[in-house]
Amino acid sequence: MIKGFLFDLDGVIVETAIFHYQAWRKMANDLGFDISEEFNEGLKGISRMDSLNLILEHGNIVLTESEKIDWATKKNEHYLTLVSKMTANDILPGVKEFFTQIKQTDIKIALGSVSKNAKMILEGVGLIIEFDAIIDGTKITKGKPDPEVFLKGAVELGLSPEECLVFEDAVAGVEAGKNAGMKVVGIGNAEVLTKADIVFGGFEGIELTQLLSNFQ
Ligand code: B16
Ligand code: MG
Repeated sequence: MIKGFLFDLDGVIVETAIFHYQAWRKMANDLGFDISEEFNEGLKGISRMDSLNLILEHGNIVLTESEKIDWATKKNEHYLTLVSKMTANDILPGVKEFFTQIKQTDIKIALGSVSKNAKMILEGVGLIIEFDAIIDGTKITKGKPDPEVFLKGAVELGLSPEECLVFEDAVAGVEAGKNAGMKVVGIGNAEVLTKADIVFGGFEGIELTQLLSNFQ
């Protein structure tokens, strides 16, 4: 029986991928190359330093570890100026209504994001009070598809993996949920999120009781 929901942040609750893209693209341009939106798709759910390494590899750029930290810091400062403008209007459609449905049940809610900026973003859009537990990039050592972020979420909720349902928009995130031994709801395109147990285009219209009937 499902007793807890574990939500990814970027692409599930709010759409920050565009801001990550803008900030990474500026960095790539400063280094003399470009990255496409399609390339950015592959960075969803991937940690900051892993993303940086993939981008540098793509641009055939070799940097020292300290140079990498400098560029990642610069990118994050730019990203923060972009996300600091986010408000409740940036919560993705249907999310608030879905949370209202959850609050009428005993289901607990945790965040499972690899972002080190997750708390600040949740505070900015006014959703932080909804969460019983928050696992973010400051609490984990391994990014998705490693299951660490979701396993820690289950522990903080006092639940077993079989009692948790993960909501994810990224291929790496769906894999992380499956690697944790959990059921996964994909948010996005079913042709992309092939490993998810069920996929919805978004939260609009998701009826909680009906959703849960798939996992009994
Ligand atoms: P930060 P999620 C992930 O968040 C993003 O999808 C990914 O693109 C980003 O690189 C990562 O967070 C790290 O973010 O630089 O803010 O620590 O999808 O796991 O909520
Ligand atoms: Mg995501």
